[in-house]
Amino acid sequence: MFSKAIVKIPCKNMVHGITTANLGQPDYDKALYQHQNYIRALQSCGLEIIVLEADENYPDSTFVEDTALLTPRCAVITRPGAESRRGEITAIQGAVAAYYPHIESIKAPGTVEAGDLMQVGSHFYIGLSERTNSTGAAQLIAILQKYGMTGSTVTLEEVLHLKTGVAYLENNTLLACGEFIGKDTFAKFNILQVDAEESYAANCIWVNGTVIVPFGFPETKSRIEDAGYPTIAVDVSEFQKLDGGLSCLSLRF
Ligand code: CIR
Repeated sequence: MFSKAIVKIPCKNMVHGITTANLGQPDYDKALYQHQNYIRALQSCGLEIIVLEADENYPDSTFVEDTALLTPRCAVITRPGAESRRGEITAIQGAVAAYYPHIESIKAPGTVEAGDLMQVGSHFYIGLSERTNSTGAAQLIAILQKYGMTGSTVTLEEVLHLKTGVAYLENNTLLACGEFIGKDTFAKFNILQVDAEESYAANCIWVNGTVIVPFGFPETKSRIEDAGYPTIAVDVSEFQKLDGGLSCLSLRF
């Protein structure tokens, strides 16, 4: 169960954030409104929200998830693979220090973005991607082991981050699309399949029993509900334009 989440208000410069989406520039006012609704959805799942102010120096800084891994035993400040995002960690480190006595960090030449990290109990799957390299993964596995946890790597072929294509919904249940369906690594899970036309909806978040899903993907929403989860749909279209999704917008702990 989670009790808190850290979020960061999108900055005006978000319109210049990194993207491969080809969906046009985000509408800033709409993004702010959607971000407020996202916060409300987390609050309705019982979370206290820690809101960090916008930082115009970092267009992608609203995607706080990538900058830290918050486990029950320690926090790990990452070293983003995207150079333009490296400086985001300073603000996150300051915010996390108020809650974590044990803070570790990924060091050069290692890179990790926590969108590539998926927690299943005390095990962490680490996506090897354009943003997370094997040096960073090895450092992270050593840190996890120091605190009695484990990690293993999964090589990505198509998506930006591991959690772009897969989401753990607890209860041994995995929401998966594309390259992750039928992957041996995930064979032990009960897989809820996301169709290719709804691939963006593979990035959902389980929050204290409820699954927050992106608005506009009815088939995936029904499959999650049929599996027994209540859902809340939140429109994050302006963040989708920057390759970002629901998980990227908060650090839940
Ligand atoms: C980026 O490319 O870094 C941002 N525009 C999107 C980051 C999305 N984060 C995530 O999937 N965890």
